Amino acid sequence: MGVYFLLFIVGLCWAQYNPNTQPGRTSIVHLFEWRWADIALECERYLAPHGFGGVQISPPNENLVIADPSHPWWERYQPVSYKLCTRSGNETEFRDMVTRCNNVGVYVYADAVVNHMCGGNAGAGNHSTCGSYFNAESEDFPAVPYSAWDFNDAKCKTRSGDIEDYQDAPQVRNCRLVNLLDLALEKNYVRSKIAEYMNYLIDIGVAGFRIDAAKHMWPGDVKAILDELKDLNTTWFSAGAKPFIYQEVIDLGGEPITGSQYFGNGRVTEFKYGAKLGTVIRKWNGEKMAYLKNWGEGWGFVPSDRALVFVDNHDNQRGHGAGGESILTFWDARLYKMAVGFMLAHPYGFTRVMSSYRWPRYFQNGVDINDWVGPPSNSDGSTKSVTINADTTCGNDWVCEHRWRQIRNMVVFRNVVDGQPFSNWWDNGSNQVAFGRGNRGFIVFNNDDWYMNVDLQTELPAGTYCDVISGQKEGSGCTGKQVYVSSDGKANFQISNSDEDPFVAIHVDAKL
Ligand code: QV4
Ligand code: CA
Repeated sequence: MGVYFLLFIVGLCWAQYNPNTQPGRTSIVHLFEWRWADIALECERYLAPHGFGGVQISPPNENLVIADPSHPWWERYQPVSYKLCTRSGNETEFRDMVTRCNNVGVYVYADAVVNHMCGGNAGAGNHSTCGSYFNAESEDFPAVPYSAWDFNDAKCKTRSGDIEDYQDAPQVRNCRLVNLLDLALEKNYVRSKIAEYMNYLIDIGVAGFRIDAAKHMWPGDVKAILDELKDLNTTWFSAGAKPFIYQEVIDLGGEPITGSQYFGNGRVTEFKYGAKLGTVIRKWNGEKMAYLKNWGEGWGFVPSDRALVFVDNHDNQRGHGAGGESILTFWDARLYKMAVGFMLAHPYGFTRVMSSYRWPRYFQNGVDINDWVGPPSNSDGSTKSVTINADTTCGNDWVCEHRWRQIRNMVVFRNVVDGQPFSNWWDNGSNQVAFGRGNRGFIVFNNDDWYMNVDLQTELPAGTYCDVISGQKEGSGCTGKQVYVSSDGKANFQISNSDEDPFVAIHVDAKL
């Protein structure tokens, strides 16, 4: 009895770090700015069949509508209330999406914007996605309701009321992030309103939350809110299951606020991951892939079971937030696929794949002045639906990185090797590297400027494998390269540095 009780307790306290994905589903995809109706379809027609564990959605609560610039994507990070109507859809569409995705085992993770309401200069009126009246000047949000008492103004000690110095932890929490009205999260009333909103989503069937701007909330205040959350809806989740929590804490080092201060609440976003991986794959600052041998905690990242990792996110793919120039995005497709492939093959962290929309970048003095442009939209401002082309790519300027063969197949690779150790590391001292995942998968990269032809030791069973990067296994054949593994586990890998994708990945479910 004792052992089972102990396991039960361990299971419980592990809870909020556990993504709650179905067994063998090890990644989530951020369908940034997608409409609820399109997400429901994508869960059924694509994400479930290809083993995606879940989807991160854009903030589902009512937000400020900004006319100038016209409907910037970031208007959704300026809440007006916790009503479920946005450009992605209304509450009915939201409920339908969660039910349909849950029914096919693809769970929903909501972006919770609970550190603040809209910008202090947003004026008054009902230019909001549900038409709720508000007055930012007087901090009056009757649709919640919040009044001036529920904001931090008195607590903030800076002259402007905004965060002015990230070296001063109290002001980072108590002052306004770019003038966004900062909620007084130490108040039980405010905590209860936020918990009420999150519990409403949990009752609908949501499996967890991205906590937006967690760095700007005291860890204890976040904990107090999370302690008020219900267990997940037992229609889809086992009794006692807790919402998965991953907190957006940008910590590249050098500031008093660190990711580890938030471990008590759940996982944290590890922004060092994408910044460093981009530098290595771009071969900047003398970085080389051979240095990835101790990737993960060895590079100063948070512990693997506290990390939510990604190559890029909706902020830093357009110069917002953190990570800078080194961040790889879909605009750098060839290198991006290598970075995402490496991330999905390596055991470190819980992985999130970005799925973006194309926008008309326009650089002036090295800065994209169109970084604000919102999702593909119709003349009436509504978001365009996601059309699917005959070749399974997306139309209407939706990039759908998650549908790119190389990325989709690596999401499957991660599922196939789940639980297998990092093994058989090899490198040429430069940018040709390889590693295995126990006896179920193996990946090889050639990021040098010359041909690669090596015999490597794997732990794979003998046989002929389809490379899932240049193609995949279809029926009894391979549509791309083949790799033969001999009975001693050795295999020859040849990769030209001018290949469309200079990396090869094989696993036991792609074996002839
Ligand atoms: C501007 C000035 C202010 C001025 C204000 C009023 O910058 O100094 O006081 O006008 O005149 C938008 C505008 C921004 C504007 C602000 C308030 O871009 O110029 O301030 O609105 O009107 C997104 C965007 C922001 C956007 C915000 C709200 O990135 O540009 O601000 O939404 O619309 C830090 C945080 C981290 C954060 C990151 C971006 O530690 O938590 O910055 N990342 C998350 C989200 C991000 C979102 C927010 C937080 C805010 O991922 O998408 O910011 O919810 O690193
Ligand atoms: Ca705050």
